[in-house]
Amino acid sequence: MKESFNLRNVEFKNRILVASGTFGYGDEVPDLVDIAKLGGIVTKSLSMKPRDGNPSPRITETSSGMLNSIGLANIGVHKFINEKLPTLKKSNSTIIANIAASSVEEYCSVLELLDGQEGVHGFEINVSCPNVKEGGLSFGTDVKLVSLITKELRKRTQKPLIIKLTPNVTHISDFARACETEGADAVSVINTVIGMSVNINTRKPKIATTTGGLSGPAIKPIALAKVYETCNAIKIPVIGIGGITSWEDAVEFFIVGASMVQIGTANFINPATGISVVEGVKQYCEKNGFDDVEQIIKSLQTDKTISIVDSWL
Ligand code: RRO
Repeated sequence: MKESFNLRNVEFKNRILVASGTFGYGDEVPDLVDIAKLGGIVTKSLSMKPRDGNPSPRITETSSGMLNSIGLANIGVHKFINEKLPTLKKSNSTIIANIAASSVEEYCSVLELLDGQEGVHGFEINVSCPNVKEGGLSFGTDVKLVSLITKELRKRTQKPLIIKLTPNVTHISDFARACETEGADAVSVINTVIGMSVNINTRKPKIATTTGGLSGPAIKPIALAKVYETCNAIKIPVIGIGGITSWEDAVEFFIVGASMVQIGTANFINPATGISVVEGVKQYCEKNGFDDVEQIIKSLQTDKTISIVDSWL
């Protein structure tokens, strides 16, 4: 059975990746998790300079989910190249560097530094962090800025360029179209959903920045709807993310149209979730007589004439 997937000039072993911010820099997972079995690893977002992130508390559990306001804490691109990449290169994994920035210039400079590194196979551009005042959502909710960032980065790399979109907009398909027009190879859908949680005894928000990004099973139906909308608006591949904890969840994303998926919050419970999803998807395909995952992608049985989302497209 064919499990691999090609994006531009890179062959991924399979279609299951681990999501940015949920797997560190790929070097902290226990030895029992064989990361080479995954389709790839997306790094924590990297900025030019190291960042401490937001004040604590910055994580809280919610019903079927998790609220975070990490605020882009990261070691900075130079330390990543010098201290993390050498180990990652030896891991036989496909590495996608996630980049975040507070200006178009910073995105370009970080990408240029990483583009020269042979251990970096592609880029995921974060224009959707809900937890920073500069950059983040102020970029990701402005179609013109998303277009500009994609256009400038496309000029600077021949490696796969993936733009990670926010669900915190009315029509995510408008943003996906802009990315496609400016030469992105794929879009990742979705980053976290803005959320809030309150301690009723202190009457204070449970996280210091008041609002944060909601992830985990609570957002899976939102993610599926956004992935479905996006897949019907563009021809480039869509990478589905949002609340996947099992192979059955991944198959749902493939059926609505995702070409690849990312496992995020589930990694905090079990960092080997991605590996069991790889196995489960393979068995599902074999049992049902599919010899390539491609055969289930966009196979949703729907009546487009009465579908609300299809009327937006
Ligand atoms: O670091 C964060 O607070 C963060 C980021 Br960069 C992101 O893209 N999404 C999120 O939920 N948190």
